Amino acid sequence: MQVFSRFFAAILAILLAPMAMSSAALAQAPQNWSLGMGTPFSPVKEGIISLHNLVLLIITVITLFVTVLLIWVMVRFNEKANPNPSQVSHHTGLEVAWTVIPVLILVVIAIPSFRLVYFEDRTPDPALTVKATGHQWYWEYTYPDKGDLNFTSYGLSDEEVAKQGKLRMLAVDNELVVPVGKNIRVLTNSADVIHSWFIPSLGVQRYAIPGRTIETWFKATSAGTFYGECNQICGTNHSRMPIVIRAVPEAEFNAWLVTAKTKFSDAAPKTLTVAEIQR
Ligand SMILES: [Cu+2]
Repeated sequence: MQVFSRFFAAILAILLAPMAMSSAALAQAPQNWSLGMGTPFSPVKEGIISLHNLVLLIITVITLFVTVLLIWVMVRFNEKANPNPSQVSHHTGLEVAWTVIPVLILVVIAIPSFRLVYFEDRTPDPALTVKATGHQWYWEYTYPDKGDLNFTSYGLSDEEVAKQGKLRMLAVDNELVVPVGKNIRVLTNSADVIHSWFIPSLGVQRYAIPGRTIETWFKATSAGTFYGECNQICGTNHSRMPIVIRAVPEAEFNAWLVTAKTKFSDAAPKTLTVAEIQR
């Protein structure tokens, strides 16, 4: 009995999770028991969700069709119901159909898919460029069109997180600040191994590869804090290089720029001790 009530409690939690999420979603962090895609906060993410919905619809129809076909074959053509099977082994019409129909389905998926890939790839009318360089194990951000403002962004240790009341494994010391509602061009790059710059709620995921600069972009459609992580396994502290983007109104961004330029004027990347790395 207890097993059943636990089971139903779990089902209820899954069903109610989206409701609980909408209030907590302002923090843009992962939520317990959430299902499906998170709320979109950029045009690219909206595109990802609509492509996902289209493909989900197509695979649902295909799965139902194949299930019904299997059941029909098992019932109608089993040995008892159909003792003398047909001897037909080729049917040109049928063979053409089951080749052409899947091709057409793939074309229907490919068109919006390629459109989205190209949409993600180049920034329409960029207002700001930010360079994100992956390091083992922190991110370095550069604003080339803001006097090469440059700073590092380290994940906070568990003690610091507890002290500051922030999110464990997601909070950083220096957040990437950008103006809200503007197209931000992101150039990813790496100083050592392959990393990946991934912010789910903004629909951004780009490899950071040594010796290569890759472009992508986002536009935060509302002010807020957006969390992400390096999602390419890059060594011991892979899980300790989160990404935090704070989208703020233009005036606030300009004010932040002034203070950031003084704060980070002589900042050099800090060297981690072995104890810090293993923490
Ligand atoms: Cu990494």
